[in-house]
Order: sequence, then C-alpha cells, then structure tokens
Amino acid sequence: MSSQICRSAAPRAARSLLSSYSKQCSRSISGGRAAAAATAVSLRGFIPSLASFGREERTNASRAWISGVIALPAAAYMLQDQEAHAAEMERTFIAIKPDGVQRGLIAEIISRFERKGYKLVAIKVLVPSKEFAEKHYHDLKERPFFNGLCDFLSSGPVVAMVWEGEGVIKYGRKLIGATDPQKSEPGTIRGDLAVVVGRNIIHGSDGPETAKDEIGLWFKPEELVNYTSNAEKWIYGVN
Ligand code: DAT
Ligand code: MG
Repeated sequence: MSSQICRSAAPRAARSLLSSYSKQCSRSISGGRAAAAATAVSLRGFIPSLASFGREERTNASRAWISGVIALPAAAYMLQDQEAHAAEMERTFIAIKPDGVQRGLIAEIISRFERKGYKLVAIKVLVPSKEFAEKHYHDLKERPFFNGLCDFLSSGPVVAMVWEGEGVIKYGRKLIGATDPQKSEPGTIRGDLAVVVGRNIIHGSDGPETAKDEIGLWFKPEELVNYTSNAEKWIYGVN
C-alpha cells in the first residue's frame, strides 16, 4: 500500500461497537464471540444504523441481536478483530545510523521495536550518498551542523527500516528518546546506548507527514511487505 497512514475512523467505531456488542451478546445469548465476529462484518456497511443501536430499548436490543445473528451469512465469520485493527495501522521510517551499525547495535535496536509489538515491514542496508542524506535532512539545511550531519549519515552503512503498528510513529519516538542523549531518559534507545547528539545512533520519523515522505524517499512501494503476524491477535484486542 503506497499510503503510509492507513487510519480511518470507521474501524475504530466498528471496534468499539463490536466490543459493546460482544458484551451484550454474552449477557443475552450464548456464543457471543461468534456473533460478535458476525456483526463486525455488518458494521462495514451499516455503521450508522448500528451506531444508533445503543439508544434502543434493552428488550428490543436483545431481539435484534438474536435475529441479526440468525440472518447474517456464514461469510460474516471471516472478519476477525485483527481485520478491524488492520485498518488502523500506521507506518514509520526508522534508520540505524552508521554509528549504531559500527557499534554492533542493530539487533539490540531491532529487538526493542519487535518486543514492543511492532511489525517490521521493510529493511535494507545501504550507504547513502551525501546528496541523498541532504534530501533526508532537508528540513535542517539552515542549521550549522547540517553539512557535518549529512557527511556523517553518508559515511557508512545505514539500516533503513519501516515499522508498522498502532501509534508507531509517536511511540517509536518514545522508544528512541530525546534527540540529545544527555537528555534522553534511561530505558530509551538513545538514553541507554548513546552519549552525544552528533552520534545518537538512530533516526525516527517525527510525524505522519514526515513518515510518509521518508518511507517514500528510502523505499520503493514494492519493498514494503504486507503480512499478518501470528502474534497480532495477542498484541491487539479489545475487552
Ligand atoms: P531527531 O533525530 O531526534 O529527529 P532532529 O531532527 O532535530 O532530531 O535532528 C536530526 C539529527 O541532527 C539528530 O538526530 C542529530 C543531529 N543534531 C540535532 N541537533 C544537533 C545539534 N545541536 N548539534 C549537532 N547535531 C545535531
Ligand atoms: Mg528529526
């Protein structure tokens, strides 16, 4: 998918409706989970009518739930919670800079994103040209350290990655820590593994627009892999 931000209000609404529906089902009928899955499908096309459902009388509600369950086709079971959350996924660009690579921190950095629950959807090792580094850091071209920064980024291998997950852009920055490792909290990547701002080992997109631009700069669309991780059903869920 070329768009890096796949956020939509509908799946969020669907998920919260699915959650409340699931609870009602478990009170009024047996087999609440299967029914919830069935209704998740119906939410795709009928969100407005189901959104008003909560305002109905409880008795009518129970009747409607049951008739809905009977009427819905078997294909409805195909939609799992995972599908609802999949539409909310966002992607961010993360790069291990030449200092992180040379210091043998690739596995350490990747494992922090992986253990958190984010999904790696693209990765490659390359030595960027100075011109490419200037494009990547174009918003800093007026800063006194710009030239040195671009020299540094293009001085050796960089591990370029795209990570996917709910809130990964903002939370990825939390995992990374403050720009200046002197100010990064312990527990963050820069806080634990770096000492000075000029060698802070990792880059992460700072917002949705930057993420989209940076992913587009570093990767071709076909280099991004769409897949479902087996762990996702344990990482995402609504109770
Ligand atoms: P970040 O990498 O946290 O997004 P940034 O976009 O402001 O930070 O700056 C990009 C990189 O430039 C940063 O990772 C390290 C370098 N840098 C930032 N401020 C610097 C400074 N005052 N002196 C030297 N290098 C600096
Ligand atoms: Mg930045």
